Amino acid sequence: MSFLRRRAAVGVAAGALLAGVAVFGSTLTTAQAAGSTLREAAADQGRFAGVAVNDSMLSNSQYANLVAQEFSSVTAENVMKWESIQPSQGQFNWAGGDRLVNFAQQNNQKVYGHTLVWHSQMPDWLENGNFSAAQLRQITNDHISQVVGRYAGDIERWDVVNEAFNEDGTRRQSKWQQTIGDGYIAEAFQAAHAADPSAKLFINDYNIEGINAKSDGLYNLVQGLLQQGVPIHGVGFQTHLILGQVPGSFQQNLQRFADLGLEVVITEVDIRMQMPSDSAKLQQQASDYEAVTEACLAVSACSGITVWGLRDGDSWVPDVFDGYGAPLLFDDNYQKKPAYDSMLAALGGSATTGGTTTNGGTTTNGGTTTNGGTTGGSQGCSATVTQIGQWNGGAQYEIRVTAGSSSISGWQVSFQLRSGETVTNGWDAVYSGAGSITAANAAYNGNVAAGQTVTAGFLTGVGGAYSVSGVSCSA
Ligand code: 9MR
Repeated sequence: MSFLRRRAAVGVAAGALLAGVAVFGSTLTTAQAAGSTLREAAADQGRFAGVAVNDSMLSNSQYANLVAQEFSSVTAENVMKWESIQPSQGQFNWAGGDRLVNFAQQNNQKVYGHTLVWHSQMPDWLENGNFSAAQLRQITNDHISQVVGRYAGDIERWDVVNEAFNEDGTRRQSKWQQTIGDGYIAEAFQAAHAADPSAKLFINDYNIEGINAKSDGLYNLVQGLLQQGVPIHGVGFQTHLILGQVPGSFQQNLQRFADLGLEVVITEVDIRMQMPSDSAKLQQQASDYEAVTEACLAVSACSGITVWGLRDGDSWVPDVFDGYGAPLLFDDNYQKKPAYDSMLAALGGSATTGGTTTNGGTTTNGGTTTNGGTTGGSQGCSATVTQIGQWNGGAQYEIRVTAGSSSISGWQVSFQLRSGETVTNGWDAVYSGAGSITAANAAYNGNVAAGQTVTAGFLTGVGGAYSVSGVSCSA
């Protein structure tokens, strides 16, 4: 049974909150501008493009819109981990997990479940509890069956066991290893399979991208599990890399796991650099992301690539690696970095919409279309933004965008609301800003024929009559 039907009450609340991004829905996958976003370009290659989502940012429409627009898979960066989801024994906190699953369903995205058995981010009761093997087995089975069971049918892949190895390829001495012994891994996979027989079950780790002692240890483990008939379906390669250090054996390593009959996924890629960044480092990072993407594409069993966070400022890296940062595809202003462009290009996509630019503008490498002004004496587009209703504490506005004497393949409307007035809920455009707002076309309504009009709309939390000022349109 689907998540939305089972949990209608939650769905209503989260649905209302996120209605502004729900406009993407399934229409994104049928957008005319094929390959102009990571999700479209990845889909053209039969893969998914994923991102780790910070739960506290989902209520920010700019963040949520970009996640919806660019990615076809989401992973909970933290909210499905044991300490978040079962903070006290037997008490489950589903709020964050439910929010992400709802968001994904509204935006036609897959959910990658992360993670069930991990030595880190354990709640105190588990970390400090003095359990026998039988007790820990029971606790672990309960956790897995509750969590996987709740999202059965909604989460396609799960990291069942995370980071089970030391760098030398021996088993990490986690609580499970010490209390239950080697068999804990097979038992965890069996419990997950029982809770959702359709889920694809993964073991996930870092520093296993190249062929080395650690990946050899993991290889031997999964080979043994498969021989024993344990329900394991894939290996996740976290891929937390340092600038310029993509292992030369990455593709070959992915391939040897694939040759066992397993799916492989790049689950948490980020590529950190010593700060401050400069253009040479950003270019190196772009070629590193390209190499990672190409390694995956060269292996047909590599089903997708997930980046570990949306913007550089969202990343865990600066908190953990002193002096390092800027590891992701977008900067803190939601702008695409060279790494974004190179990953999109490696996926076969292109920042242009594939149509002709009719306004004399050019598409820059950063993916923004700049308006070159007029062609043949006609402007690319014109727009109006009109308040069409207001009440105590809120107002509704309509945007109308009309193409000039040539068709356009993308538009952006800028305008001025009242100080601090923000879009709380918008549709048919991607909104950003507070006070000074920009509304850019959604993935499916950027193409407007000459003289034709498209509309979009939004709500704000400020009541009272207001006449919108400073409206400009660029195509
Ligand atoms: O990005 C996560 C960060 O917000 C958490 O504080 C941290 C806690 O250990 O976990 C980070 O995510 C990790 C992921 O769950 C497993 N692989 C390594 C990731 C980076 O540390």
